[in-house]
Amino acid sequence: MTTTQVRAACPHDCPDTCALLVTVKDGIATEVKGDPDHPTTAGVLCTKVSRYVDRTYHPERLLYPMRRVGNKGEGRFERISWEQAIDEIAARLGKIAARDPQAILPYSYCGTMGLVQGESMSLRFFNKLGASLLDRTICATAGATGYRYTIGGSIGTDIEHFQDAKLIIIWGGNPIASNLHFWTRAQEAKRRGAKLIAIDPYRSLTAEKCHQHIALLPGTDAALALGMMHVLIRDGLLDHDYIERHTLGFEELKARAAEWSPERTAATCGITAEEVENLAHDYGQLAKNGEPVAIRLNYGMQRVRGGGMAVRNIACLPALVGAWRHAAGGIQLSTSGSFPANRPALQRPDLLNGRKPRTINMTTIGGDLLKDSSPEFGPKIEAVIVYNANPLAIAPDSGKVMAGFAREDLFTVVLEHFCTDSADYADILLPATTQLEHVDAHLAYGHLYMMANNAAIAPLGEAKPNTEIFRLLAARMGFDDACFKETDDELAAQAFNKQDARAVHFDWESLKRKGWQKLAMPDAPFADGGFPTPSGKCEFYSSTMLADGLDPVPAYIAPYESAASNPELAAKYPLAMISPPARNFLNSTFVNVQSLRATEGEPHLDIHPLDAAARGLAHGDMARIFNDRGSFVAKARVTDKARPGLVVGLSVWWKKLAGDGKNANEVTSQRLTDMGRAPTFYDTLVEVEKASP
Ligand SMILES: Nc1nc2c(c(=O)[nH]1)N[C@H]1C(S)=C(S)[C@@H](COP(=O)(O)OP(=O)(O)OC[C@H]3O[C@@H](n4cnc5c(=O)[nH]c(N)nc54)[C@H](O)[C@@H]3O)O[C@H]1N2
Ligand SMILES: Nc1nc2c(c(=O)[nH]1)N[C@H]1C(S)=C(S)[C@@H](COP(=O)(O)OP(=O)(O)OC[C@H]3O[C@@H](n4cnc5c(=O)[nH]c(N)nc54)[C@H](O)[C@@H]3O)O[C@H]1N2
Ligand code: SF4
Ligand SMILES: [Mo]
Repeated sequence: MTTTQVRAACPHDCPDTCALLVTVKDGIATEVKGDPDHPTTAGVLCTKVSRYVDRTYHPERLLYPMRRVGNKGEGRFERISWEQAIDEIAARLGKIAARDPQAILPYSYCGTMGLVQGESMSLRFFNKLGASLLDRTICATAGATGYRYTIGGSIGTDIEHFQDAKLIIIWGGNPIASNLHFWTRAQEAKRRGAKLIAIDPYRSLTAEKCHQHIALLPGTDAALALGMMHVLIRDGLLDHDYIERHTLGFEELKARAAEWSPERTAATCGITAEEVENLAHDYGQLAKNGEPVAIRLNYGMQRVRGGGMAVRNIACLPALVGAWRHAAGGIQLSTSGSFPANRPALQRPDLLNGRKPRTINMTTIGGDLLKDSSPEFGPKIEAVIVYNANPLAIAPDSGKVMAGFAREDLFTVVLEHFCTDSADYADILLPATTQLEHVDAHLAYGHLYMMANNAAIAPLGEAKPNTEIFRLLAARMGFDDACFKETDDELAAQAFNKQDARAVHFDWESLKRKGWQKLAMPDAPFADGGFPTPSGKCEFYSSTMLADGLDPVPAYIAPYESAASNPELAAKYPLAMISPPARNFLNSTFVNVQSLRATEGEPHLDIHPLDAAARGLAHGDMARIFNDRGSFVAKARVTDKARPGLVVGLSVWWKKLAGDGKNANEVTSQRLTDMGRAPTFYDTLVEVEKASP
């Protein structure tokens, strides 16, 4: 018997990008552990990836290419050969491309975060073809855009310093579920005397364990940040020297903040004026005393109409109090902008050869699949190639997404590990390898290590890496550029730009051996300013925003759907619904792993006792949640974790594994955020009633 240990990286869409050690016995992976030597992983994995072996060898893994034999959505297939599959796809795509390649759409997101198995060979293929471009907005682009206007890029406080902060505000995040290794640092800070404050409409697992929880109304964070600025300025809790040297537009910001008294802020956010005052004082006073104060901002708070502006406002706070002076101060939303990823080398936009295909927003896929050709829209979508994504479960306004994918005249190819809700609609379903079976290079969005993933085992069945599938398609379509012959190792070797000082000495072969390498970055990135904005300063006033048609100064943009902003709609649908991630799933990944689904039980809806009583709902009753867009059923949990007026349905369930074949996205809308063209999953009004048995 031979036993080896292989260095790998977690591929999932999670800020932690853990370093993994895979034990392989006679070619079979037997255990996946966290690397104890990797500073942020520190030997610990979440429950989901601790079960990675179960997921990889799951009895329902897709092992062969298949062709649909049943109706769309039925999920009935027959086995075919790779030859047949590639021939059939190339023939169909070739025919469509001859008319207009823009009628072909790739639909992909972060099923794997790998730079190689994500967008490398796939985009080379679609660029050469001239297919529609996809705007990958489904998660983070509202916040990323608001942050970029203010700070200049996705750069922030290093997770490895948070344990030294004296105050940590966890704002719109639930790290116990979605950023575990950050939570470890926050707990260490707590042991060293730091105060933890959660800002979240819901008493999440994390909010429950913080010293204080501010349960504001969803979509009102921008107002809370303005109220904090008001108090900081009024009470002189500012770092004038830092403001003077490293910020732009303080006078404009001061005038705007003056409009946001604690009382007005409290009324907008559905909290008390004392909560606003105390939050500002905790933050500003500690900073004034020279202590590091940090904000862990997360994506939960940007999934509403004003989500981009909310992130922007909050991103102004550290500069006001000079928190950036400390390595353990400042703010972290994402660290992805610290990595010199070499995407042009991987994706080869030059293969477009001067063509400028139209762009389809992945958030509005439901509506767009139902559109006919028109001068504004361009050609009707005739083919979709889905990989690293599960649009039938995760895209908003799911009724439309389903109707779109059910179109008889749509040709759908899905590359997957499992027969997901989306795979059920495939004309051709192709088996993809998992992280244990392929090579990849990774950046992270919650730490600063370049990561390598070695293949631990041979592909199961006839599964192939995404890259190889697109290589085969390219060859069959006669794309003979040399770049379509590059191996996965050759791709990975181009993942980071060696000329960039941060990735200095990046060498793929040694990264593969070592598993990880930290970027060369200063401990406190903006201690002495140097923001990557047009002015080089933290921009309280942004002329880029003005040019983009936005308010150049921090502002409050109310949700589309709330009692205050849309009383007519609220009369019909009085409850605000949010659907943040469940701890044991990763978006819709892992829902089909029996042990993890058993821990989550079944789809639930958390509802406050007052709201439940008003609807005759008892704990454990089945509830029907509905609005004009659709409805779904979940088991009511009557609990004050949800504030009055709020219901919470932890997500994202596979529809076909929910009792009624539906999930929370039946009721979410395709409306977009103020910036970044992103979804507004948590900007949703609903009504709830007892479900008829
Ligand atoms: N276990 C697990 N981990 C995950 C994921 C998963 O599905 N499961 N998903 C991964 C992905 S893709 C992402 S993007 C991240 C997401 O993780 P986070 O960035 O942490 O964001 P969410 O989980 O969307 O929401 C976090 C918290 O924000 C709260 N929230 C909702 N609306 C508002 C609001 O208007 N204001 C404020 N202040 N808070 C609000 C929710 O109640 C929730 O508790 O997690 C990643 N990690
Ligand atoms: N209601 C509601 N909806 C949401 C959210 C929410 O909080 N509430 N969160 C949103 C967010 S933040 C995000 S990021 C999106 C996530 O949406 P998606 O990116 O679509 O994420 P998943 O649902 O995890 O689906 C990823 C799929 O990729 C597959 N996959 C993984 N690795 C590979 C591979 O190497 N090759 C191939 N071919 N396939 C692979 C997995 O099996 C899985 O089925 O969902 C969004 N939808
Ligand atoms: S999902 Fe996140 S916490 Fe879990 S192993 Fe992967 S990177 Fe680590
Ligand atoms: Mo996400």
